[in-house]
Amino acid sequence: MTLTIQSAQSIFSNTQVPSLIPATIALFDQLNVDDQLAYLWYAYTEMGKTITPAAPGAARLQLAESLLTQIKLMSPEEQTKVMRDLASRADTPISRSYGFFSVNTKLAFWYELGELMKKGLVTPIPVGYQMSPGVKVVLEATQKLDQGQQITVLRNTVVNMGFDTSELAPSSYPKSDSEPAFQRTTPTISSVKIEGITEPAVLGYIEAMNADNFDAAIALFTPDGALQPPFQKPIIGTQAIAKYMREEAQGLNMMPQQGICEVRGDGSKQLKITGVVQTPWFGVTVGMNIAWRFLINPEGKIFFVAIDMLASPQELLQLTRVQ
Ligand code: EQ3
Repeated sequence: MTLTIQSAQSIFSNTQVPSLIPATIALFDQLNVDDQLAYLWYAYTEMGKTITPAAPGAARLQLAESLLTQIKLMSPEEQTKVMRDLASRADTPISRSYGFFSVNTKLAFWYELGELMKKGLVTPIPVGYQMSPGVKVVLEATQKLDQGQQITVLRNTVVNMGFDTSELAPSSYPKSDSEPAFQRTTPTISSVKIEGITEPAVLGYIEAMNADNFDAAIALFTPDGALQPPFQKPIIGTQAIAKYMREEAQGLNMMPQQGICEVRGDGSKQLKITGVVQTPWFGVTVGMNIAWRFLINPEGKIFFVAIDMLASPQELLQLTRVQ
């Protein structure tokens, strides 16, 4: 039996439940641009009381420095216009530059703007802004999420801002190859133990990822293998996966807890593992409940891995078998 990405995507699909994250983002998308910016400010400063991101290192801020300097020198009205352009993904020079930033540089850019807003050097909300009832609805929806889900909503809104540069020729902005490393806050977890799992490719994957050793992680995949991040399409091929990992998987602490493994008729195996992942942005203070769904080929290589955000902590223990 030939393994296909499409059939791999449906492994353990009966254990997936709808997540509140896309629903909250859909509510956010319906807000007008000023309401979106105001929502983010209230959500961030409100949630900031319990979850505050770590300051990005100087190297990462350097990548966003030229835009930040331009914005600092602007009038409040001009600053508001830049933020409206970013939120509406307008085609302007600043919005294009932002569109070329990596995910972590986008987050660092907004982190710094937020700091400048707190100091009164950048205007947080347009002059004369009146909040619409829709903002309250999205804030209430956000409050129902756990912290891991809240930071996922924040991250996705930031990532989706700026002009869509995916169809444009690559710019001179540094991306994955020069992505600054995150300082690991906790000691590297070297010996991985997952209740119910002994599959070497899976244990090796977690070990390599926890050491930011992406070459070792990639070596465990088949050349046509795929990785499907939460709420995204699969990234196919080892080159594309390596680029993605260097940009987005630096400094993550992966703490898988338990799993199940099923051998299929052709000798391939499907595994579902649940556990907690910490991002270097929030360190040990925020844990995200997630599941990994692996399809391992008969030769022991990873053909597919999907990463799903779990809807609730109870799901960590829901490892129901497929019929
Ligand atoms: C200034 C302010 C507040 C107001 C203004 O109006 C608008 C904005 C945008 C503002 C600023 C907002 C800011 C500063 C937001 C910052 C948000 C941050 C730092 C969010 C970070 C979130 C990180 C997350 C959710 C990371 C999740 C990572 C996961 C689940 C990783 C999973 C993976 C695993 C487990 C693998 O095995 C493979 C790789 C992969 C990465 C998929």
